[in-house]
Amino acid sequence: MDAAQISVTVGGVGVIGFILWFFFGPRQATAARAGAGGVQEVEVLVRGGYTPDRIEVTQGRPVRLTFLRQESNACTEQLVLSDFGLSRVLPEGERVSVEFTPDKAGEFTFHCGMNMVRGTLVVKPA
Ligand SMILES: [Cu+2]
Repeated sequence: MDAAQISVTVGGVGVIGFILWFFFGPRQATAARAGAGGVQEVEVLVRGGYTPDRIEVTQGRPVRLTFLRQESNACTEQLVLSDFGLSRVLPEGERVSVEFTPDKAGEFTFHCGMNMVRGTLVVKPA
């Protein structure tokens, strides 16, 4: 192989590595920040998905998730967190808060009304 072929090969391996990391690498969770009264607060942007889409909270302490939907696509109009019996309508451009206290640890999915757009709530044991 000459230098050009080597650089193309090395570059290709790098791109493949990046793609594998991007899709299959460890997902970074966003930890809730401590708000007033010990409430664990997280703001979630709803636009083409949930940002962040992996939220970490602690079991047994109140959580407030505030969703701001910045898209008109009807898909994400409904928010469902069925493991905690929660469901909300998210009007475009309005902040909608969901408050609950996670009484169980584990990973729970929140999603749109059609279960197409998803996020994960990670509840860590206290
Ligand atoms: Cu949907």
